[in-house]
Amino acid sequence: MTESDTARHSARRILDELRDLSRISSMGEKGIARQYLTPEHRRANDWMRAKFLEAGLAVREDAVGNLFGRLEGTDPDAPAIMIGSHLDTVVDAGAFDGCLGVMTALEVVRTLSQSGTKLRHPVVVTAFAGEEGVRFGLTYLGSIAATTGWTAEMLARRDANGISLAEALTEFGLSPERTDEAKLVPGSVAAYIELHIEQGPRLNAIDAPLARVESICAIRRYIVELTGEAGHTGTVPIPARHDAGCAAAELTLTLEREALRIGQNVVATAGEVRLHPNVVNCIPGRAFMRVDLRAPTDALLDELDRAVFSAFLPQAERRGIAVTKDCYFEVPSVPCDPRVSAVIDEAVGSVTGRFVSMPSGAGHDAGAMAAIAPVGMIFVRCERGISHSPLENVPEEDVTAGYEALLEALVLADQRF
Ligand code: HGY
Ligand code: MN
Ligand code: MN
Repeated sequence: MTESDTARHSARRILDELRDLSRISSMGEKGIARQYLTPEHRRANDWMRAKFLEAGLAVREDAVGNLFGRLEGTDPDAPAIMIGSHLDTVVDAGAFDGCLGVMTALEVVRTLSQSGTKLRHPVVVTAFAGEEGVRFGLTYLGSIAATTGWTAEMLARRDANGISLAEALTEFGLSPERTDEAKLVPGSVAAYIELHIEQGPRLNAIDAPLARVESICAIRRYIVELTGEAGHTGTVPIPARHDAGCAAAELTLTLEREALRIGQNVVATAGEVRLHPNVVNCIPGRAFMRVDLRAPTDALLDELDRAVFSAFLPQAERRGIAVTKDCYFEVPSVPCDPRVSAVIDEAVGSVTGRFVSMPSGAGHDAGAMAAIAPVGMIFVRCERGISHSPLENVPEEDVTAGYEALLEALVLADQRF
């Protein structure tokens, strides 16, 4: 088999395994959903563990449910090069977000193992848990536990069923008192390289299969609670209303308007809006919202935040609506490490013949891993830039390119770090 045949064969195996993995879902046949610390998380980790063992890797599941598969190098004292991403998903998700990075990392290690190629550094295939933050509203849970650690406030955070993160850990067979044991030993990671789908339209627009990520966006999330006055939809005149639903709509449109006005790749979204009592003939007395603000830099994020709320708060006052806002999640923008990026540029360049780089508007575990190690990311084009959707797809030739680039980047990093 020629090298490119091998690469295509690897891509097919990655796609087959992604299809198998996508069947581990709380939605059954209806779609893909794998939330943190749920039976689906357990099934996915068990499935991944079997794959790691089959590949001859030493397997470790840590104190918060992250899974690692380790291939020793020739130098037992060398820090590890970690490659991977996350296995959890959003609701009604695609099969590639996070999982493509984990399965491609596993395939790269299988290739090394099967060809008898021994690197100097140990290589650790990393399957982070809880990256999406859907269940508890906290993103990067697994990678934050592995780097800077959790706070008591995080452990107290509750899901939509009122179950706290601490209770969910216990139910999963882990101990809330021991989450610090998940922290990776400083200096034990030489580099973290994450391959991930772009989840946006840029690579399609320039017809490029791969890119090197320059930086990972700053994210700030608020819970906004709006309190007006419930009432009868048939009898209360419009001017006399304090309609929390209208205020929620006003905030949603203010987010859009202010992000458009500032431009420069900032985005603002009210992804969750719950009205109360949420019935057709009652004026909404309350609205619960989760707002997601993002920007390529911390300064732009602050500018967006100020713009949105200085425009919205007077609107709410005019409507007689009380507003509370609680910032419950925030990560700064993270530049990727220049040395890791140089290795990725060389790998992407050798596979595609082009040097393409771009910032990431999506958050990634690399954003948390940067606290303890140099990080870099490879983006793989996805069909029509669609993600966080069952329509998410990556054609075989782009999976092949991603696999070749990750393999090349790993070998180069092993030589250079
Ligand atoms: O929200 C994000 O950007 C990522 O999908 N967790
Ligand atoms: Mn992801
Ligand atoms: Mn995602």
